[in-house]
Amino acid sequence: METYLITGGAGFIGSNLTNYLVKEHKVVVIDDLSMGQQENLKPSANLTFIKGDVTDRKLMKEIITTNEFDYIFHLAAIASVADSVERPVETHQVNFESVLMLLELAKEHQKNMKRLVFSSSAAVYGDEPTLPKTEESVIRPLTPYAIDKFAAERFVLTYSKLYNVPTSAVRFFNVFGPNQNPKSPYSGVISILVDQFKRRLRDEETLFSVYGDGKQSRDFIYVDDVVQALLLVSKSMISLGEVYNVGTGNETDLNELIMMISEILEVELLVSYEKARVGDIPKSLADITKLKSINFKSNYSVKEGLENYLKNI
Ligand code: UD2
Repeated sequence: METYLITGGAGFIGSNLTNYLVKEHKVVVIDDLSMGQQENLKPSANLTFIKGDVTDRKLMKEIITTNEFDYIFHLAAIASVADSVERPVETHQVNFESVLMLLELAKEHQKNMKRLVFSSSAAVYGDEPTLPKTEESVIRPLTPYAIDKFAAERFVLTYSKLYNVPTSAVRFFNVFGPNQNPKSPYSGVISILVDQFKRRLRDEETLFSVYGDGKQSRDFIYVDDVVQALLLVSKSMISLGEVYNVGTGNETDLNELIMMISEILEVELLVSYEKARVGDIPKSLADITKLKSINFKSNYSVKEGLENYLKNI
């Protein structure tokens, strides 16, 4: 039995990872429940839940000095680009400062830690149009969110080289699946769509806004595949000090996505085509050669992921 710390463990990706790990391991979750929900976590004797903020130095120090962690997954973030544009100073505290603080604490107090994995984002690539993105592609962060993710990611990987703190990082593409919060207009599009389809199933009135012509495409990856990727990155020896794209290497456009959900649930969704969002990129696609080199194999196409997700809505 190993011991894990998962920051943001009640959030979307964090809760999926936690629910998987608690079956066999001890997991400490810290989450301020700003986006996450405690209901996302399955009750377990192996789980310790701490409601708190990752920028709270006193609390973080207490957690780090009173436990010996084998693995730390830093998934806590204000995962909203729009929010970072509105409140760059506040989001910087969470998306950057907390990471540096955690690295320092790990350096001082977690001498036996096997790995710290940091969650970065495909947002670091910005709008440079060359696709697919490899980890060596041009980096062009365009928002406070993307700048913080990139800077934090570099700090994380550099701690491995400078101070022997074992670290790795991942750049998530468009992750979907259970426990993703659909509440903000900037939530992941699949969570918003599923929410709207659920209303349709209850015969409520809905109108889904497609921003643009619906031909924009993304590399959507099902959260179970992301859990697999996170664990592979944390366990591999060659991933030490390295960053990995986490996607599937396949693209799906928004119109196709709406059709797939419609077919699975056997209900139509009313759609209105609106002006494209400012700053929206037409396409995003990962090259996952590097992730495959540590034995990643996607188990879900977008359709299979959707089917699995929609079974339980
Ligand atoms: C994702 C991330 C964002 C940033 C970016 C970097 C999420 C939620 N967003 O934005 O934080 O990392 O990648 O590349 O993970 N759309 C609609 N109607 C809606 C909602 C969305 O048409 O109600 C469109 C949206 O304009 C976009 C596409 O759907 O063209 C995908 O939107 P998204 O927010 O899920 O993902 P993305 O890649 O724009």
